[in-house]
Amino acid sequence: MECEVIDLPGGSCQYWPHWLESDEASRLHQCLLKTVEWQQDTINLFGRIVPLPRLQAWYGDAGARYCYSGISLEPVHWLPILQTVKIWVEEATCAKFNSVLINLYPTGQHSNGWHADDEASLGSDPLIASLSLGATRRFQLRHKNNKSLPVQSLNLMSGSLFFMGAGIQQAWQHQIPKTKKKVSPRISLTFRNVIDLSR
Ligand SMILES: O=C(O)CCC(=O)C(=O)O
Repeated sequence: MECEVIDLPGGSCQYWPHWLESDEASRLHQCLLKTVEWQQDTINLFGRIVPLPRLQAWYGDAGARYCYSGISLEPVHWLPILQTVKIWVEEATCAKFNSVLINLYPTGQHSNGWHADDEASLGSDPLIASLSLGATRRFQLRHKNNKSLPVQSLNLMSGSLFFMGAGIQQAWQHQIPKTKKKVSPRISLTFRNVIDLSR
């Protein structure tokens, strides 16, 4: 299967633009829109409680608690379809995952600001694989320290798989910016591995 390797200072990413066939991606998108337990989480931004600009859900193995930006997420037990996709993603990336943060961007005004998935609960060098379903959205990477390096931009299409390999979370931040274009909902399944599952 076609795979693009994106070598960056500090690490590399892999991108499979047609990882799922478009029919399969569209069926999975429809199924998850209906069955996932979507939550509107809030964060504390300089003393103000604000909603995240997207909906999300956290599924995973028992004890795979995920904490970031003051949010603590207890995992919902895997839906069978999520477990199946997890196994396919593990085979493609040769990485192991025990949880998935699922994002829903209902419109172009929903987004995910600059950040790295470098929380201590993901270990010292997290590997993240992201499956996109629905609208194509722009994904960007910028170096944390070296501002002379260009921002990397990629359009993540429905059915594509994007893998951020070793070193990326330490050196780079990523985002899904807002777009003024009229776009349909997009879901991303971002597979992660929480270390030290709490029991
Ligand atoms: O939606 C995406 O592709 C990116 C999601 C993301 O950055 C995250 O969940 O940390």
